[in-house]
Amino acid sequence: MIKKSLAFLISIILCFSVSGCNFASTNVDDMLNAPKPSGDLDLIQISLEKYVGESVDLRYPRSGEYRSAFVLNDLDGNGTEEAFAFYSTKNDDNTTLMHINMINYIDGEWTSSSDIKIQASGVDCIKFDDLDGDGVKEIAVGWNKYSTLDHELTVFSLNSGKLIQRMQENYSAFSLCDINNDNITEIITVYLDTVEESSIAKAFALDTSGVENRGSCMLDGTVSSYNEPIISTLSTGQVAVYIDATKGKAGMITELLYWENGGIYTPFYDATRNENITTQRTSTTGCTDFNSNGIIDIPFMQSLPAVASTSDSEKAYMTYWQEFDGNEFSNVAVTVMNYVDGYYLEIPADWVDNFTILRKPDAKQRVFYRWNGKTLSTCEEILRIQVLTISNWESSKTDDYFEVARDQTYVYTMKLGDSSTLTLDKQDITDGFHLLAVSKGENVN
Ligand SMILES: [Ca+2]
Ligand SMILES: [Ca+2]
Ligand SMILES: [Ca+2]
Repeated sequence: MIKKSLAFLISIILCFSVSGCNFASTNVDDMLNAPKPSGDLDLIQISLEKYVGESVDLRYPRSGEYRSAFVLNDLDGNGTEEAFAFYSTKNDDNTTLMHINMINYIDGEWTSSSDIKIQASGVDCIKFDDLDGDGVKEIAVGWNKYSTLDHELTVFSLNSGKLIQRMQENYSAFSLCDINNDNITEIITVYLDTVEESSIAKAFALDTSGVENRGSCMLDGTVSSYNEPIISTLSTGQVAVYIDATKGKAGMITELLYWENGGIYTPFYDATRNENITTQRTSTTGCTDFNSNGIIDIPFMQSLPAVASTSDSEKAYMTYWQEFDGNEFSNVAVTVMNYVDGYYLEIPADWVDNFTILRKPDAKQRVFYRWNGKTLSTCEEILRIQVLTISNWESSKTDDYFEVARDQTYVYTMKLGDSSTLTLDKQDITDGFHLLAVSKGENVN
């Protein structure tokens, strides 16, 4: 059995909408009170307020890796961290004007050394990387503009100890990665205009003289928001950025960006429809490295066969997890996901196209039958998965069912059927059963 990654399951549940580097919703107070590297934060704030000449209204990034009011990073690589503060003063209109301030630790003292005003109402996220190849990191700041959905990216470099602005670009999601494999990190932005129903991805490269636009491509313009971009590779090993986007009521697509013919490229955009139909699914399951081989896998849904009388709400689905090599997809796993009861099952190869499921959600039960594709009918029962409370299980155990997993509340049990045509190996089926890391999620299947 392939070792499974459960990370994606968290992302399924936490895949709330975009911003450049959103991820989990984190308790703000926890973040602000999180352990700090030193007792210097008071001193940093004193230094900042001394520079500003009055008290400041500090803001902290709402998403991404850095979430505290003072972001510490050794930008110039001299072995000492600099502090970055984002704030407005009481004289500023704090819905439109903010500052970024850099506070350096010099000769045993924190001293504010640089301050830049920005038209913004908040901070979305912060990333650090050397973007022009001079060995000194840049700071990329995603700002909230008029609302938390409008973002602007600004990139700052250090120049003689001062911050200078290098570029500015609207975005709905952004990522920093070396997409063309030239050992210099590019800036990838995606900007969705929901009014115009257009979305465009752009790549930028900084060099010592300025900003170079490294091409653009259109993406599905009918989505409503993006998740945090994931930097990974195609199955060929080529660097690629995967971005899940919410589409419609309960649907999702995965946008894919990589380098081709000297520019940024997406393989799935259908210009005649302004859509990415290829990866569209009726589920909010996000892409993830399902088989833990370092390559992101995209989920595809396929409805299981059903007798004609089956209603839409009773239909069940299989999920194919597929990696992409730039030309075609290949399967890495086939699963049945149950987000309501919080588990998934890997489907043995010979079951594919030869089984179906009867969903009994109220009873927390799924019944698997062999499917006869010629007669379009269900045949013998091959597996039953029953979830029940621990106390119910303890009081009603039977020899038919065996336990495959339990959590604090529920016991997950199975009953194997009997089939002369499909393999029903107890060990294999048990090994293919996994609890979702976070249950009570999105759609059902
Ligand atoms: Ca640099
Ligand atoms: Ca590059
Ligand atoms: Ca993978």
